[in-house]
Amino acid sequence: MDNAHPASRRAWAAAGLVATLAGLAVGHLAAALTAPRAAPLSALADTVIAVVPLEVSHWFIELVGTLDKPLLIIGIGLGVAAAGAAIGALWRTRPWAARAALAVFAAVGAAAAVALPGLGASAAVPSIFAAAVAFAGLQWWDHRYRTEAAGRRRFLAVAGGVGAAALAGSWWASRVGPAAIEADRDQLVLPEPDAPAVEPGPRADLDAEGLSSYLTPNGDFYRIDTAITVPRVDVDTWTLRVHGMVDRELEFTMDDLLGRELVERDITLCCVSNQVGGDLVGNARWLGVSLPALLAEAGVDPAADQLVSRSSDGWTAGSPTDLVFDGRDALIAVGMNGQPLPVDHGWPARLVIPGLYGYVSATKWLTELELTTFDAYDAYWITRGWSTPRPIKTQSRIDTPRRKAESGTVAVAGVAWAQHRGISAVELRVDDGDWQPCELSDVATTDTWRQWLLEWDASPGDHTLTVRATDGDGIVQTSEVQGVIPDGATGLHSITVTVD
Ligand SMILES: Nc1nc2c(c(=O)[nH]1)N[C@H]1C(S)=C(S)[C@@H](COP(=O)(O)O)O[C@H]1N2
Ligand SMILES: [Mo]
Repeated sequence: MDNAHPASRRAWAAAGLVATLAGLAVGHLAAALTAPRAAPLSALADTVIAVVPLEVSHWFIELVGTLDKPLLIIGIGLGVAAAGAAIGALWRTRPWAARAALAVFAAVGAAAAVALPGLGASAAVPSIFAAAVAFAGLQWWDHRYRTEAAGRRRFLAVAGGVGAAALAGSWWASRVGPAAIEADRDQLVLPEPDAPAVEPGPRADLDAEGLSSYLTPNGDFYRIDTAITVPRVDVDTWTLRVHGMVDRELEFTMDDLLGRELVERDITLCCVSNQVGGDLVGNARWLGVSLPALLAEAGVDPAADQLVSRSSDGWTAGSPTDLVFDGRDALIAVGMNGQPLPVDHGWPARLVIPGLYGYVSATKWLTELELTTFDAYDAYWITRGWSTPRPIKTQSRIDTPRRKAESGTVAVAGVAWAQHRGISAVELRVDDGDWQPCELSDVATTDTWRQWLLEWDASPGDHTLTVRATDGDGIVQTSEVQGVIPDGATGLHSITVTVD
């Protein structure tokens, strides 16, 4: 070693940082070419999501909303970068300790990736590549470039070049990878439904600006799932397996499903973690095959009270078997609003069961249906503190106006939902006034949300608007305030509007 010009701690830390970033980029490329979910940062983030207690993840989501995933990735990225800088600084005085620390990091990343459901031992490769690149970089820096300025510039240029090339390669791979899926999606021609959806009627959409449309366009449909990197399912090799407490195991390909009787149904999906007035709810026209008909072919053991659905990334939901068979339109959906299922919404197939929250029914990237019992198995969110399946709570939301209005006639409008019971009335209260009945839109079934509207004669000043719905059983939405944990929020949506 050249002790005449020892590089400073800062220079070593910078070298560690640069080598680590280059390593992460190469790891990302290796994953992009094989299994995107195995990328070091993605795998670490998936692991964090899987292990943090509900209270912590909930607090975080309350704080940052759907920015949770990007922020988690950025946080883990900063943590790994800081660790890389620390390893660089350590290498200066204790090179073997630094090498050991790098090996530990490689092992943690590799273990996180290998442990992810649906990935095998090869998922370790991206993390090992990442650590190997960081290691090689620091080794090279140590032996040749840590002292003279020109050498440092060369080190930076090479490491930066490797990192940039790897990122560009990842970008290319991510375009080609999902693009291949997009090509499959584009190629899939959805058959016409054998049983088309019943049209809700001429007034499914009331006339008010800012009111959610009866059908939510796919691009606007809320997205909730645990996947940091969305599963990319190859439809040509995809199958749906039915097993567990059945007379005979069955397996279906996409062609099998498309060859069955296809039904089309409008069904509103909502998330148990939707706050009062929140937007984790949407209504779509789903095309799919009947879930009970398909299960019946397997011969379901009457003792199997739970249907566990599993996705390609290992996520599970447990639905009550009796509800699946009670005549409601439970579907294995392959189409959403006239298009093949979008990748974010479960391509190539997902479950939709009217009247249940998404976490106990709406499995995306569906690969397995297992008949079992509630005693025998707890699905993903049940082990993390959410309730076993309970009915969706009656909710109503004011979409418009938002904050301000002009005095005179103002259209106050929104949506209300109580899937599978339906909405029979919606009332609006202005300040401390009486509850006033609202006009309701046309709906075809009890499984969708329903628009409501009231022409309000607004006088200048601040006003509080509050909405409440009555479900199809005649039960008025409760004003009692409850948070989303463990089985869905209650309370009335209320807004303050300034009228000029
Ligand atoms: N594979 C998988 N499916 C899943 C989830 C998930 O995390 N992974 N989340 C569920 C939850 S909590 C909800 S609310 C719905 C949301 O469906 P969407 O993203 O299509 O709106 O998907 C359900 N299906
Ligand atoms: Mo959800």
